[in-house]
Amino acid sequence: MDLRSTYRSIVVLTGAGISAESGIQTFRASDGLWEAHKIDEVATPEGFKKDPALVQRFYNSRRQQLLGSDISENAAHVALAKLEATHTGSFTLVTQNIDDLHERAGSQSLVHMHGELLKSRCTSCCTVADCVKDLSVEDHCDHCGTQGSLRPHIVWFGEMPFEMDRIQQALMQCDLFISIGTSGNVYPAAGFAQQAAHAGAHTLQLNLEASNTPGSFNQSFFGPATELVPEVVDKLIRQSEV
Ligand code: BJW
Repeated sequence: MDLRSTYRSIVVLTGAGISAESGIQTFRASDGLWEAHKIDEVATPEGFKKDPALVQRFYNSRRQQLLGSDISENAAHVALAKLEATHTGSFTLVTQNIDDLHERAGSQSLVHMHGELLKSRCTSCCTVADCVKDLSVEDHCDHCGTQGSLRPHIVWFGEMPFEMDRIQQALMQCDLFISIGTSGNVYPAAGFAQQAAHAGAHTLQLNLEASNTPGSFNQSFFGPATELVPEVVDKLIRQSEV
């Protein structure tokens, strides 16, 4: 694996593939979430308006799974936290994932652009609160008292991802962009590699298979994240010590 010199400003984008080996389902694999659930029904504001109980059940079951004793961060999450801790320049980790496995591994400079499963949001007063229990249409918001106003703090199709200004700024300034475990089907995240490349960054893809963004990467390495990510991180740390 050949990586160019040392880097000052690193942006890492992660997708469902980085959490797959922790036991969390991806979306678009043959056994992925979108095989068993209709996107329009569970991942759009219109679906939530039509049948909020169905959407709450979908996220309740994923929240219960995430909080189960058999789910934990893996070697890829841990390696990224180590890279952040040792890197002397700027480091931004942008995840499309709604799990908290990057936090469990110790990542600090983290953007959850598609939201967080362990948070709720009140559609009436916009309060975001920690949430480790099932949500129901009967619930009241602890802040404003409105009944039936709590929704998962998730970005559905047609909604604006979170912290786009911070992400855009990091992309404009980075000299290394690493994409890990994402299929490149969902925008705006799927366009980040090209944006970083236009800004002059070296772009690297670590995935099981080629993502759906041909031409966006200077280098691609294919294999499981728990093997590739620690390997790349070790190389980057070694180079920065030279
Ligand atoms: C491994 C591995 C292992 C497996 N090791 N690798 C037409 C054209 C262009 C855009 C649009 C369009 N029509 C509509 C849009 C916009 C739309 C969009 O992109 N639609 C596409 C379907 C076309 N996007 C939106 O609506 C977004 N908002 C938006 O655009 O706002 C307007 C805006 C304008 C201008 C600037 C900015 C914004 C919102 C998108 C919301 C996505 N939400 C979801 C669900 C909610 C979260 C949840 O429930 O968990 O987010 S969809 C789902 O897909 C989830 C994911 O975060 C997201 C990405 O999936 P990901 O992570 O890539 O997973 P997979 O399964 O697809 O891929 C896994 C990869 O891992 C694979 O490649 C495997 O090979 C690999 N892998 N095991 C390494 N062990």
